[in-house]
Amino acid sequence: MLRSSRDDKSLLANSCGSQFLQFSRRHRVTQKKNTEIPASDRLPQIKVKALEGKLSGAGKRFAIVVARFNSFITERLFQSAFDGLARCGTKRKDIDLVRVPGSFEIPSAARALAETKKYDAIICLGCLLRGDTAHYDVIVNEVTRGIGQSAQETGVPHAFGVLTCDTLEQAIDRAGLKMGNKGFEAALAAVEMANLKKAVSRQAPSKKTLMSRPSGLSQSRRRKKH
Ligand code: DLZ
Repeated sequence: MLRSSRDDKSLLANSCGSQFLQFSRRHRVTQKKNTEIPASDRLPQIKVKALEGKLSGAGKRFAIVVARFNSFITERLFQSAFDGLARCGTKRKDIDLVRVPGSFEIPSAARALAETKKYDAIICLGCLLRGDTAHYDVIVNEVTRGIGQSAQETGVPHAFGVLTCDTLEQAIDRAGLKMGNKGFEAALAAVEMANLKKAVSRQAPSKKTLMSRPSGLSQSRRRKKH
């Protein structure tokens, strides 16, 4: 299993807030010593309760769809995605790996998996490299649209870990070198969105509740009226 210090930084950045990390490096400050932050760089303190998904993958089920095309890259994306899920607490038995020939096949496989309703999120991994023909552009659009459509129509979060690069070097940089590992990022996005979906559905009144309270009156008050 591939592990890199960049992966660690990426996890940390996602859980602590990457903006603060970048900022603290620039100004050599810790969160407590914010008196050292120049006034011009200070953000206004807006106290708004945000609904966010936690980075906890314990008890959650994920499917990882991996394209075999450009496997030199996609295997690295997969290793890092798996690592990301494990670090979030997801058990090995709760992760299903599904392989497809190329990125073009990712959306249909992802959709079939999402429709089973067995998974809290689907992680889509592929690597599209620009060639001399228009093939790349056609596939990029189709894959992006297909994954988005599957997520919206099934209601199951899908993480987009499909690299779209001009060169192999760019892809290598995003599969564990200079630019981190997009597989790891996709795994964390999947965990966060799975938790966010739960948090949102806990907040929203169910259809049943809405239907049982017409015009805002409770059942007992309605009974008294008639
Ligand atoms: C055919 C093809 C080409 C030229 N390039 C890529 C690529 O860069 N990345 C990728 O994931 N897949 C590629 N494929 C394969 C297609 O995605 C698809 O698997 C085939 O066209 C078969 O449907």
